[in-house]
Amino acid sequence: MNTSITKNAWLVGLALAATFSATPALSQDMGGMKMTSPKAMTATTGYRFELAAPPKSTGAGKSIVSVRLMHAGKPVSGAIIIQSRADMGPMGMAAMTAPIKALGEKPPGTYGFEIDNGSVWKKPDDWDVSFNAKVQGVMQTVTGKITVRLKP
Ligand SMILES: [Cu+2]
Repeated sequence: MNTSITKNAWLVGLALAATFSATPALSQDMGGMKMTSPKAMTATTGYRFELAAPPKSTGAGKSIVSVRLMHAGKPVSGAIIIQSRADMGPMGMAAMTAPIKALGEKPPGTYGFEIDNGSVWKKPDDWDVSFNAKVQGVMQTVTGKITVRLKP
């Protein structure tokens, strides 16, 4: 009797240990962001985001980044940016993000963003800017990422 209780307690202990050891990996995956996997970024083929102009520093720590959505060699107009993100991935700190605001489409096919990188990092450095967009007539979400050097 005693031995079987001990054995059961030991098994429960094992199960608990397994649960706890799984937790750190899980919380790492759940790190607060849902669109960071580089593989997920290339899900829709044939579309790509490219820098339309050199990033402009506003002087108040913010940067204006203009991005062109391209497909078959032509800019894609009328896309709706449903999610955007600026992070310090190129500096090995992908979990650190800066506030980013979509500024709309101008000219057609070019989508502007304002990134408050200076509030996060006071030096000129490379940032990853990633996007999820809905394109007319395309069922899948179009995703993309560019790396840009931003000045605070
Ligand atoms: Cu950082």
